[in-house]
Amino acid sequence: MRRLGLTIALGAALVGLVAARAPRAAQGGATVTGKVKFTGAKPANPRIDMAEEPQCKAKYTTAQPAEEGVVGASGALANVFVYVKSGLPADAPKAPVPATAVVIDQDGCRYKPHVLGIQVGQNLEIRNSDPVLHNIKAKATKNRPFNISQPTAGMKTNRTFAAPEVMVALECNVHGWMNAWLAVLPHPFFAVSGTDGSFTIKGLPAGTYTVEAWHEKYGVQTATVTVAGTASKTQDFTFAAK
Ligand SMILES: [Cu+2]
Repeated sequence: MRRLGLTIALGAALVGLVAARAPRAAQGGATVTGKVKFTGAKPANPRIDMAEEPQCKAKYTTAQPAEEGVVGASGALANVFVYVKSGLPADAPKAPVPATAVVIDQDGCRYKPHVLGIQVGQNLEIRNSDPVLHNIKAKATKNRPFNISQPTAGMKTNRTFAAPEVMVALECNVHGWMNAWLAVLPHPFFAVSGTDGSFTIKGLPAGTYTVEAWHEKYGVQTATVTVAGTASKTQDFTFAAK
């Protein structure tokens, strides 16, 4: 009997150990969604003079505004990078790196998109859709900076990033008005607010997270968000004019 008791106790201990060591999922089923709003005087966003590049200028019917503060209807703030800054367990398995590339296009002497995120190790495909010379420069500090010249339309160049970095400033050495922002993260839990201000981060494992909303002109806001199971949690952010 004593032996049986010991076996049961050992068995229970083993079950406990296995449970404690049960592999965590890289992804879960929870969602964080919300809207980013802007209050105060709308930014002026001066019009860009593309006279020096007629082939870019010809792609538009009117002069394009700068994108430092894109405010839409009802004060919706676009181009806000929203991401899980902390809270993922250190022992969480690494999320797989997507096989598909993130694309940044130089089109009409603008970067499309203006704000984007990528995972560590994922391919960034840099395209030139203009029949003019662009030279994209990545002003990285935690990753290797680069400078890539693409003199003709249709060129594609791939780059990857080895370390998380929020943000890497991208700019064109040929056109002073061209700039974009790239965030490099070790996980897929990020989104960029659209022209309606909305964002959605899907696939979060249960947990409590620090979620940061970053804007190039208006700074950062943070929120603590707890999610479980397949719940969807709403977390809005509001940025004020500067
Ligand atoms: Cu350029």
